[in-house]
Amino acid sequence: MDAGVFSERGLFVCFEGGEGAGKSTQSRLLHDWLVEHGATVLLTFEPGDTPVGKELRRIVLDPATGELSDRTEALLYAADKAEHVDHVVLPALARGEVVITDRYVDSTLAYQGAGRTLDVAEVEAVARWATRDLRPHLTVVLDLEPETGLDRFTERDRIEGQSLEFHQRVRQGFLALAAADADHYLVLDAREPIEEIAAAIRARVEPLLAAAR
Ligand code: Z5A
Repeated sequence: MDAGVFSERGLFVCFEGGEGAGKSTQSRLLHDWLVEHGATVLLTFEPGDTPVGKELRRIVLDPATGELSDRTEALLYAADKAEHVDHVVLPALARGEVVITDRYVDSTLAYQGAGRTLDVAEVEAVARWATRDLRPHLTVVLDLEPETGLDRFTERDRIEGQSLEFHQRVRQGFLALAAADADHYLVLDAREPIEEIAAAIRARVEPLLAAAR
């Protein structure tokens, strides 16, 4: 795979990690802090933050969907990403905004690749094509043992209901991606207090923000 495409306008920040790691909490806190400091920020998520994506989200996460071919699942997530990048992420970056997304391509590499054990390079080729190879300037990985993350919830969707081994492979998938590209990743221990994690994220984002202006 090549090095990918980094938007010359705006700033693209992504949150990744297993279930219950605190992605929604931290992406909201970063959004609020950036807005307080005068930035124009778009807070978004995958799957499901477009009209078509909403339908795709229902299919991939509703336990009533039952068994899907692993390849079907990978293609449905890729379709959600194509809608998301073309209709939400790229327009906001073109306006010079900060885009914060709760999950992106790494999630499909970790869940459909490492988790479902599809060939990661093949899943990546599909996901990169779907997203025009657009890369985040920074990906924050909130790392947590799956037992703790899953314990933070009571109800399980189609993916949360997978085995512990599946979630362990997903965790290792995220860590491997981060280890291969330290310049564009920040890995944090998601067991730390919420405010400490938020401060570490702000410290890493602040210089990027200055560069994006
Ligand atoms: N998926 C995929 O397979 N392929 C893909 O390409 C994409 C996604 C994009 C989306 O689910 C599912 O789709 C996901 C991967 C798969 N797998 N599943 N299932 P989702 O969007 O519904 O949910 P999620 O992305 O997994 O997020 P989450 O489970 O809702 O958790 P979170 O956003 O990481 O955590 P949170 O909501 O911020 O926090 C959870 C609770 O923990 C809450 O009560 C917080 O107050 C608490 N919390 C947060 N931080 C802390 C700390 N530091 N200490 C203690 N407690 C904390």
